[in-house]
Amino acid sequence: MTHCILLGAPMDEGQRRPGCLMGPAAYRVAGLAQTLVALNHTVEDRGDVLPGPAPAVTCVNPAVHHLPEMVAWTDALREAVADALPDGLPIVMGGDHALALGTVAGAAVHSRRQGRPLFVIWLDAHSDIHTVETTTSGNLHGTPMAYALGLGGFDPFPPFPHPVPGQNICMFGIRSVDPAEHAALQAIDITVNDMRVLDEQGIVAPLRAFLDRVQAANGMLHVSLDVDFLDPSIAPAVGTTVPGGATFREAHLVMELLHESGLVTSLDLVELNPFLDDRGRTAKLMVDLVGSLMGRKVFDRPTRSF
Ligand code: NNH
Ligand code: MN
Ligand code: MN
Ligand code: MN
Repeated sequence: MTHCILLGAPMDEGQRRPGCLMGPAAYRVAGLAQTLVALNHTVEDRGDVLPGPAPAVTCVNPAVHHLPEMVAWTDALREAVADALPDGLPIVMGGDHALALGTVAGAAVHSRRQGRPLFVIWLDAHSDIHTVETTTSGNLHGTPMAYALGLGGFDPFPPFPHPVPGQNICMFGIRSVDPAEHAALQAIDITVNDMRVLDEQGIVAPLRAFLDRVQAANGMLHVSLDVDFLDPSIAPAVGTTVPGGATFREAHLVMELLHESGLVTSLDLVELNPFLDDRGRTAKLMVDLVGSLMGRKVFDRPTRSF
C-alpha cells in the first residue's frame, strides 16, 4: 500500500498550444484518485500548486517565451515535490513537460536528504535536452533533461540542486531529436533507448537492465511520462504527436515492470491536452497506465528480485 499524493500543475506556457492547463482537471474527472483507491492505496489530493509571482527575468535567447512564468513554476513545483516525498509518492498531474524543471529538482533535493542517488526514466518521443540557450522553438518543455543534468545555459533559473549524472538517466521511446540535442546526447554517458532499440530488443531487456542499476545503487526513481511516448493512434490528446510510438501493450508492460521493481518514488504525467482529446480516451488511458504502474494486474506473478 502506497500513500499517493496528487499535485496539480495547471500550466501550459512551456509550449505554444493552449490546453494542457486543463490536464489536472481531466485526470480528476477520469478517476485517477478512484483508480488508486481501488488498488488499495491511500490518496491525498493536495490540489493545484500555486506559483508565486513571476520574477522580472530575461535571457539571451530571443526565441524563449514565458521565461518568468516558468521560473516561478519551477520554484513552486520543486518545493511541492520535495515537501510531498517524505509523506508518500507524489503524482504530478500536468501541465506540459516544462513542469519537470521543478519536479525533478524536488526529487533531487529529497534524494540528497535521504542520502540516496536519484535516477530518472524519461518516457517520451523527445529527448528534451535543450538548454535555454540552444532551444530554437523557444518552448521550455524541451529543456528539463538538460537542467536535471546540471548543464550550463540555464540563466536565469536557479542552479539545479544536486544534478543527476547521465548514467542515472534512461530515455525510452525517443524518435524526435533536434540537432543541438543530438550533440548534447553524444557528449554525455546516458542511455537513450530510441524506438530502434525497442523494435530490436523489446521493452523488457533494456528496462530491466536499467532497473537493475537503480536497485544495485539503492536509488530513488523518478518517472516522467509524456503522453507523446504513446502512439498517436491510442493517445491523440497531445500537441506534439510523433508517429511510431509505444503501443498500448508496450506502455502497459513498461508500467508493470516498473511496478514489479518496487523502485518508483515519484511520477510526472505530462503533456495531456484535454482540448485535443477524443471523448476522454487519452486521459483514461493515462489513468489506466498509472493503474498498471501502481499494481493492477490480472494474475500475481512471483516478484523478481532486481
Ligand atoms: N525538441 C522540440 C523542441 O524543443 C520538441 C519538444 N517537444 C516535446 N517534448 N513535446 O517532449 O521544441
Ligand atoms: Mn509534508
Ligand atoms: Mn517531453
Ligand atoms: Mn514529447
